[in-house]
Amino acid sequence: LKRTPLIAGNWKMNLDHLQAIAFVQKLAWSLEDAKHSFDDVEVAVFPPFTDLRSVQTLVAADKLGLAYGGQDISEYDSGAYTGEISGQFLAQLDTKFVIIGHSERRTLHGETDEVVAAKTKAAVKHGIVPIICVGETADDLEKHGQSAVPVAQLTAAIEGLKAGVDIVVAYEPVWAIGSGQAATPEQAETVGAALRAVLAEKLGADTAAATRILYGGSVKSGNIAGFMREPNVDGALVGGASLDVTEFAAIVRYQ
Ligand code: G2H
Repeated sequence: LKRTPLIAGNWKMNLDHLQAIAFVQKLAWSLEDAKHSFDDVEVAVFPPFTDLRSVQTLVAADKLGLAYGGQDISEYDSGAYTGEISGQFLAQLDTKFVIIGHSERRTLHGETDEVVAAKTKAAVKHGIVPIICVGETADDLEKHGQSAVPVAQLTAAIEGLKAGVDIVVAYEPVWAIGSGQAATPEQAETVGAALRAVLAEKLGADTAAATRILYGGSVKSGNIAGFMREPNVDGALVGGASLDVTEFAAIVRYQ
């Protein structure tokens, strides 16, 4: 079964809506010049919520093959939840993906495994593909080894999902995020294989085989190819290096 690689650019709290328009235009030109085929490698950007409408308009007007997503989603559909964004609103903007449980949300905003599971269900309910982020801290690594925490986080996040569900998993070791110190391709493969085993156990072999597992944490054009050679790494969730069009386009063209 062929899994289309996915290169996802998580902008975090960077690029306002005018910068987003300029970025998406430049990225489209640069990939067009390089004759990038979106059938071979899917590309998605994750702008701040306030940019999504502009990105939607541009992608629709120019019929760009680019996908986009939100950086978070509310577990609720509507109501008195100040500051939250509903999956319904994201779906209305043709948002294909949503990042869930990024380590910055888990650490800075206290998101628990239960919240991550609820948000995952909300995304699936609204037809948005969740990118479920898991990863161990340096402390976890020392105490429990590499795979234990990511495996436990994924197990909790997919609780109650059914076989055939369309999800993406992102393995992002917390010690590698924004640190410049990426995991090795072998480390990413070891955890990727452990995560696929969880998917197989909980959702069945077919769903496990169809699900993309990304690596994230200090990915750049200089190290992407090594990760992509691993059988259980199907793409990357890129932070800092996704903010520079030339660098991000080079990551997309890793082959
Ligand atoms: C991890 C990653 C993107 P960076 O947070 O999700 O960021 O590539 O800057 O380490």
